Amino acid sequence: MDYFLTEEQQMIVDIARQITDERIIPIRAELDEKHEFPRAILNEMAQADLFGVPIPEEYGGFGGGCFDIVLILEQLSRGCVGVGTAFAANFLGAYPIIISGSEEMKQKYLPSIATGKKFAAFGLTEANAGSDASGIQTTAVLDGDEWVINGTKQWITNGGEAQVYSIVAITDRSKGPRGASMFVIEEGDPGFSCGPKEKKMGIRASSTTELIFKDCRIPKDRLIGRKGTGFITVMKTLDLSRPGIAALGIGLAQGALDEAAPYAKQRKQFGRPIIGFQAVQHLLADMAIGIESARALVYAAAKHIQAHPKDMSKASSICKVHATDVAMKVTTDAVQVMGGYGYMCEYPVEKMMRDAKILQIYEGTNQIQRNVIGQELNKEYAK
Ligand code: COS
Repeated sequence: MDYFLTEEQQMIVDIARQITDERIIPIRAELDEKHEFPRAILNEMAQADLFGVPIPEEYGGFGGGCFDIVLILEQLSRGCVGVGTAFAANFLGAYPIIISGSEEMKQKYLPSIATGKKFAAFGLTEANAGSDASGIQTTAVLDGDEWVINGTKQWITNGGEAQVYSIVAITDRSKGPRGASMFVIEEGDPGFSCGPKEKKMGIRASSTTELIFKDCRIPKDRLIGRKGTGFITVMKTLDLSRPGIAALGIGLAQGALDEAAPYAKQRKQFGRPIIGFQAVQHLLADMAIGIESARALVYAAAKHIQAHPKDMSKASSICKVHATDVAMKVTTDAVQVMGGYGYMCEYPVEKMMRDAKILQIYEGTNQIQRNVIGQELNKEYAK
């Protein structure tokens, strides 16, 4: 369907599409097999100015919004969700600074993220704090002019590859979610290290590590925003980033349909192409229905979020749940259409099915998204 993109939006799509077709798709199987971080592809994306899209103009970016980043991520994940995740995590790391950072902090960090000179990451999750985001144990204690940070973050995308990390730590445990604060950690800060790369079911091109803080000392001015506002910044960051995960879902699902439909046209059984059988046609039709409805929803949600930054949560969670559930179903059905061939590593759909699973888990499980939607409904109908 035609979504009547502006000339600028179409240009962004074309650049991302070209990089996906020419640079990502030819090597995605190799990146997956070797668990290899796609540094060369990301550098190329930086040269094509894609890193600057969501960064405000005054800090070296293009001042694009949620919809623009959705368009890029949709294209990238048509090729590889691992590469899309490695790219998207930069903005998860940058958003806390954009949302709550001081002017000096924005000047210091955003221009190098906008040009892709520095990669960014976001550190919230811990061994005992996943869905329960306010249950984190990492602490930050002020000692003179420095914060001293202790604790371990788990499953952090771009861990070991990023130079700038926006992380959450408890500054006053007695205050619950109001006792959390966010900080910028730089690669090389004393007492900060990253664990080894985790081995994962999918999105293997992205790097996932622990962030380890052992009496890590950072200057006082690395506090993002005011002390005690960390949880709110985290929630606003996730509201802004979740449509990006939804976009990874629609791109991935489109990529799977693009494999399954041509296969069904050339694969012959009982003397004719299997696309002629209604059972297969219905599988493909359901894929197309899921993808197009998810795309329309994600685009609408992203535009809503861009226009109403104070009213993001419900739209963000609704599109994240729907598009990522569609991605899981479509990739599973793509394997089904391709049968035994689909199950073999030689064909890309088995990787797509493995990649889809994380979309229902990270940046808030789809169960947590339903909690958020339910809470928002509760507020709406109390009026
Ligand atoms: N925007 C701004 N503020 C928000 C907010 C949002 N979207 N959501 C919550 N808040 C505020 C609340 O208003 C509340 O503020 P007050 O203390 O002033 O009342 C505070 O934050 C705490 O909110 P709440 O009580 O709802 O927090 P909970 O601990 O119940 O947690 C959920 C809420 C479950 C929604 C949250 O923990 C969550 O999103 N978990 C998933 C985390 C996640 O996505 N993890 C994946 C890893 S990150 S890649």
